[in-house]
Formats: sequence, C-alpha cells, structure tokens
Amino acid sequence: MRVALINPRFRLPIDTRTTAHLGLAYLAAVSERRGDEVRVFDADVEEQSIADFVQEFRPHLVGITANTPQVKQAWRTARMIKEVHDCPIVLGGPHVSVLPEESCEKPYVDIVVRGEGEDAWIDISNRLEAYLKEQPAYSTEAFMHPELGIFEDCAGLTYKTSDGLLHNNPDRPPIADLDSLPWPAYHFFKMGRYTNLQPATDHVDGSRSFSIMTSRGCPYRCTFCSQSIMPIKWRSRSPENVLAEWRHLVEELGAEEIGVLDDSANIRVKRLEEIATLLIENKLNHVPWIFVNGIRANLASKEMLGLLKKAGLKRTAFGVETGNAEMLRSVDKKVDLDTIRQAFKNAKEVNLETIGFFIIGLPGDTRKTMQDTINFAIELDPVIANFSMMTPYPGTKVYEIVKRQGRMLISDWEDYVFFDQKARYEMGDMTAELVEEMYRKAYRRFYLRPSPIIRRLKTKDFWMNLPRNMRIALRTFIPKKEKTALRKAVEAEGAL
Ligand code: B12
Ligand code: SF4
Repeated sequence: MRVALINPRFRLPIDTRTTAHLGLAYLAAVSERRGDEVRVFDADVEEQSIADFVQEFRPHLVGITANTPQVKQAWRTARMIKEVHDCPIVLGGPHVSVLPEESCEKPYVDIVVRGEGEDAWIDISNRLEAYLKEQPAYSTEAFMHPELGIFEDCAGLTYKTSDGLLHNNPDRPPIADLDSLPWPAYHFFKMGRYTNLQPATDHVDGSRSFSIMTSRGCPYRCTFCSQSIMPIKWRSRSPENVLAEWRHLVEELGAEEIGVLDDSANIRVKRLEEIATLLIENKLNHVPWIFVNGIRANLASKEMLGLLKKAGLKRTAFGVETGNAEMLRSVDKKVDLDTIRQAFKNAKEVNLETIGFFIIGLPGDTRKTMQDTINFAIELDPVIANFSMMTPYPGTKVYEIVKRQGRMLISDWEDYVFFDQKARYEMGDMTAELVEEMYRKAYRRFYLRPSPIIRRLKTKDFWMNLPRNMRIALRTFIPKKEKTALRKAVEAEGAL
C-alpha cells in the first residue's frame, strides 16, 4: 500500500530550528516494516505543493500530525488533499488526542488516532489493505460505510462513518515493549534541509543532528504540562537497545550531535547510568549530546551527572518553572527550590552547561512571585534561561483553572505558541500588561548582565547567527504597546 505521512507547515513567530518529526519517523518505520511504500511530506521543508505531492503519489492512506498551533493547518491540509484525491485521512498527535471530536467532525477528516500511534496506525493499514483486496476500486465513503463496521473494535480511534456519525472507541493500551519498535526511519526525510533543535557543537546549522527518545511518558502531572499523548506510566527502552540505535545514528547516519527528547530521562537513574557506561565502553562518547527537555532535579546527583558528562553529555536542562516556593508547590512539580539549587550546582561542578526553563504568568502569579522567578534564574545562572509565557493547552489542569477562574485572551489555536510576548489569559489581579512587563523584564534582567553577554560573545554560534540573534533581541527587549485594546476586543466578543 502507498501511505503518506504529513507534517503540516507551521512556523513559529520566532526563527526556531527545524528537525525531523520523531513521531512521523516512528510511524514511517512501522509502515516500512509492514511492507508499505512510504512517503513523508514535511511541509516545513518541502518545495512541492501538497496537492502536487498527493496527485503524484496517489496514497491509499494519509496520516497528518497535529499539535495545538498546527491543528488548523492540519485541517487545511486534509481539505486540500480531499479536493484532489480520495483516500481515508487520519489525524494524530497531541492536540487531536485531547479533542478528537473537534477534528473528526470536519468533513475532510475520517479518523483520529488518540495517543501513541504506531499500533493504531498499523491496525488501520491492515484493515484498509484487507478491504482493498476485496474492493480494488473503492471510495472512502464505501470503506467508512456504517454497515461494514470496519473500525468497530479498533482501539484508540475516534472515527466518522459515512453517515456522518462519530464513534469513540476505547483507548488503546500503551506499547508495553518499546524495544519492539523499529528505529525512527530518518531515510524518508530530507535530512539535509533541517537545522537542529539546539546546537550541541559550535558549528550550528552545519552539524548533522539527530534526535533519540530512550523512554516515553512521565509519572508526574505538572499542572501546565500537556501530557496527553504519553500515558502516565513511564516506559523505557533497554540500555542495549538505546546503544544499538545510538551506534546506528553515529556510525551509519553520521550524527555529529544528538538531542535526547525524553520527557523525563532520569526516572530510573540506574538505567541512565547503564546507557552512559555503554556509550563510554563502546567509544561513542566523542559525539556530543544534550537533554533537550528538563531532567528531574530530584534525581540528578553529581555522580550520575559526572558519568553522563564522560559519556558525551554537553548540556542538560532542568524544568525550574518558578522561583517562588508556594508557586512551585501549586504546579505540582514535586520538587523544592533547594533541590533545584543542588541539581544546578551538581551539573556545574562536573562542567556541564545548563538550561533552565521558567514560566511567567502561572495561575496565581503576582508581580512578587514573577520577580522571585527572575531572581531565581539569576541565582542559578544557567547558560540559557528560557522564559515562556504561560500558555494553557487543552487537557492541562491550568487550562481548566483558567477556564473557570480566568479570562482567555486567545481563541485561535494558531496563537497557542509560547515563545511570543503576548499574554494568553488574565486571572484576578494578573493582567496581560503585568505578565508581559515581567516577561520582558525577565529577559532583560537575565541576559543584559555582564556574564551572559561575555559568555555569548565568546561563542562561534553567536557570531555565525548574528542577524538572527539581533532580531530575537530586538523583539524581546523593546517593549510593545499595552494590550488593553486586545483585551477589550475579546471582552466585547464575549469570548471565554
Ligand atoms: C521535540 C519537541 C518539539 C520540537 C520538535 C517538534 C517536532 N517536529 O517533533 C520543537 C522544539 C520544534 C517543538 C516545538 C513546539 N512544541 Co513541542 N515537543 C517536543 C517533545 C518534547 C517531543 C516530541 C516527540 O518527538 N515525541 C515523541 C514522538 C514519538 O511522539 P509524537 O510526536 O507525539 O508522536 C506520537 C503520537 O503523538 C502519535 N502521532 C503523532 N502524529 C500522528 C499522526 C498520525 C497520522 C497518527 C496515526 C499518530 C500520530 O503517534 C506518534 C508515535 O507514537 C514533545 C513532548 C512529548 N513527549 O512528545 C513536545 C510537545 C509535542 N510540544 C509541545 C508544544 C506546546 C510545542 C510548541 C507549540 C511550543 C511553542 N514553542 O510554542 C512548539 C510548536 C512547534 C511547531 N512548529 O509545531 C506540546 C504539545 C501540546 C499540544 N497540545 O499541542 C508537547 C506535548 C510538550 C508538552 N508536554 O506540553 N517541540
Ligand atoms: S513538566 Fe516534566 S515532570 Fe512535569 S509532567 Fe511534564 S514532563 Fe513530567
């Protein structure tokens, strides 16, 4: 069968780096293993139009991925495909997993896969192939006919039969054995067209950069985090399986740097130490790698970090979120400020670079608590402090809190990006002006100190990316006009 996997075009308001979509790379790999002819169309790096691509390839099945800011583009993409070619269109990813009906109601979407996608995708492919054997000249309408009931017992799906009725099947259990999955199929991507998530080497966009995921899920449930995709049960790959993929990335694909994408890679410290030991023993530690996401600060001993450093780890991130003890408790991070201090100290003592993730505008934040966050960032002094404007994603506790007690200032999914200067909501005394003021202040206070400036000026990265860095600096440091007009407009419309 011919299957197409699509990443709809979506560019953030800042120049972010692009990377091959790991979820699609896994889906491509399981389809290839099934024997399908696979094409990945990543609209962010393609020159061809989606219509031309589909008319040329004529897929039997199309899968489109969608996080929240991407979902409208995913719908547009689905519509454009249906206009030129008839085949079932499946949507998957973080947004549609939380709000499956919203997408499935669209006339051009047939099926939504909720949660982890590999097994459901293969199940759909098998059912379609079986049907095609009987009905080589078929239409999606006939395939989705309610009398056939093809997807009645297909777990993890929300789908629409051709009479327009939506069906919500029970969830699919998470994949128990992650070692059973093939490695992400990067050969379907135009790898030369991507940059990388965060440079680990100093050559910036010139390096061959790959991602890897050694575990899935997270046992925590921080109130702001969108954990809709991966189940609460944290599952990991065996160290040997991780080593084999790592060797493949370095020796066969020529990886010059690797980004580990796990949500919480150090839930089982012993496993991570085993991976590090294997990387050292197998002489794979010459390729620098980083944790793209935060690792848990309460499980970051100096011994573990020292071993990871020897294994090639260049930089680690920690989700700090806030510098106020009470706020930290309220987001359910299950860590305290002293533990975070210790984790940064440990990382610095073994000469690891650090990133701190901070959130400005959490529910309950005041001028004082946001100032505590800025002060804490300065005290911890990571190489990179990443301040995000709190964005309440559907499915999170914060989303529910804001819906009940606050006032959303955005109503378009395309605005659900957090590297932007605009406040997303207001609650109590926390006005948009205040949050935006503190957000800008955070960047100014942190980066306009002598030590980060000197540190940045010394890197090749800074000079190679000077125009881009200047644009980001200008956007971040020059205050914009107050957002009162926007708030009034939203209020006038009676939105949320
Ligand atoms: C790496 C990453 C990024 C990278 C790269 C994104 C990419 N191209 O993959 C960068 C830094 C660019 C990024 C940016 C953003 N990200 Co991000 N990111 C991640 C992260 C950490 C890992 C993604 C990943 O590889 N997962 C592993 C793979 C295996 O999972 P997956 O991609 O979800 O795919 C599986 C399922 O979703 C499903 N599936 C997905 N698509 C499809 C399609 C079909 C047809 C089917 C059947 C199944 C299916 O099956 C896949 C295999 O199991 C996740 C957290 C997480 N744990 O997933 C956040 C996450 C996806 N990001 C998130 C957010 C909010 C963003 C931003 C909006 C943030 C911002 N800057 O404002 C932007 C959006 C950028 C954009 N252009 O779309 C949220 C999404 C929440 C939501 N409701 O949408 C997440 C879940 C983080 C979180 N916990 O809150 N991100
Ligand atoms: S923020 Fe980190 S620790 Fe908290 S739920 Fe999300 S992934 Fe887990």
